[in-house]
Amino acid sequence: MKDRMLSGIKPTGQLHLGSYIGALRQFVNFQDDFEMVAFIANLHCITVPQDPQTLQKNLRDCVALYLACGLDPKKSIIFLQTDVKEHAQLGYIMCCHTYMGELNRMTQFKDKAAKGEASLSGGLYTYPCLMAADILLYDPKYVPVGDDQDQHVELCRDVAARMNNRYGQELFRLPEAYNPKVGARIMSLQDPLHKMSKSDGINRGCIYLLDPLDEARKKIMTAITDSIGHVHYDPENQPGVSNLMTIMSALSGQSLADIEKDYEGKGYGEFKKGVADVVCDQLNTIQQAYQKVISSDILRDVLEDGARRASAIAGPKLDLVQRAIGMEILDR
Ligand code: ATP
Ligand code: LTN
Repeated sequence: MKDRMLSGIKPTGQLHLGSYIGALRQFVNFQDDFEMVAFIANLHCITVPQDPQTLQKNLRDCVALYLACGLDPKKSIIFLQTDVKEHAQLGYIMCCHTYMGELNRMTQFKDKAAKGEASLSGGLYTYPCLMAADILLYDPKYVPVGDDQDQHVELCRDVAARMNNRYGQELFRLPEAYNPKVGARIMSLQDPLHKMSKSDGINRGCIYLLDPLDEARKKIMTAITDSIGHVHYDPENQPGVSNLMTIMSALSGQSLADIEKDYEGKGYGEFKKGVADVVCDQLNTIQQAYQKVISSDILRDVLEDGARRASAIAGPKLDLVQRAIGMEILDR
């Protein structure tokens, strides 16, 4: 039997090159060797305020992009988190087994709090508990994510081990984060010391999968580099150039050393043009597939079938956990 992998994306905006390289592309690559469970984390989306119409569009686009990027609903289980109610219920149980001290240490929350954002929700604070539930309901071996999520997967392991120990049985398999070898953290094109993010505010730093190609090209051609003038992989001293090299390598399969060789003695203009060609090629393929998916009628079938298959796994797991805790009184 195949081992299982599980991951989710929370489309609080449009998917971008970072989420593609760090996560989505891995889901696609692994769906032959693993049983891939890929969901759309719509409960996680509402940890920050959302405009209902925009959220609905982002969710629809996210499912369509899963398919456009090559996730195959016959191989992978694709569903919307709220269609499988066990997520929210186990999420609450996980909250009750997580210490506030642990949540206080989560850098994602700490960073947001440190920025002085005025109205952070309780949902944002307890988000890692829900994420732990998302994972543990399915006993995956690996969780393919960008490296910003590693700390959340670590917490998930800690709480799972604690519960296994407290209730004296192996309720949960302990999962491992799986980062891509190249591209576990794609950086902003305008601020290469920070990750490319839909929530970073600098639009030009982030390439969205549905960006018009000329816009994507412009973003790459105006990406921040340095005055060294040498295409060389050195994230510390040449973060901008190294980031562009990472993007190129991740998408083309070319090694960093080969890219250095190809552009030896050439200027950044030519290098950026090469990167833009690779990126636009990839975006073009994805966007053509996206148009086909969005104009077809398959999203409903995919999501209904995915939710049915996911529930068949999540239901018995929640039942096992509630029984172990002593929360259920009737036999089923
Ligand atoms: P954002 O910061 O853009 O809001 P996020 O990480 O909070 O993104 P998602 O869109 O759910 O939220 O991210 C989906 C997946 O993509 C996660 O596994 C995340 O680690 C990965 N990911 C997001 N941004 C990057 C990036 N810049 N480089 C590599 N992986 C990334
Ligand atoms: N926290 C993740 C999204 C996410 C997830 C998950 C990823 C929610 N639940 C379970 C892997 C496994 C994020 O912000 N990108």
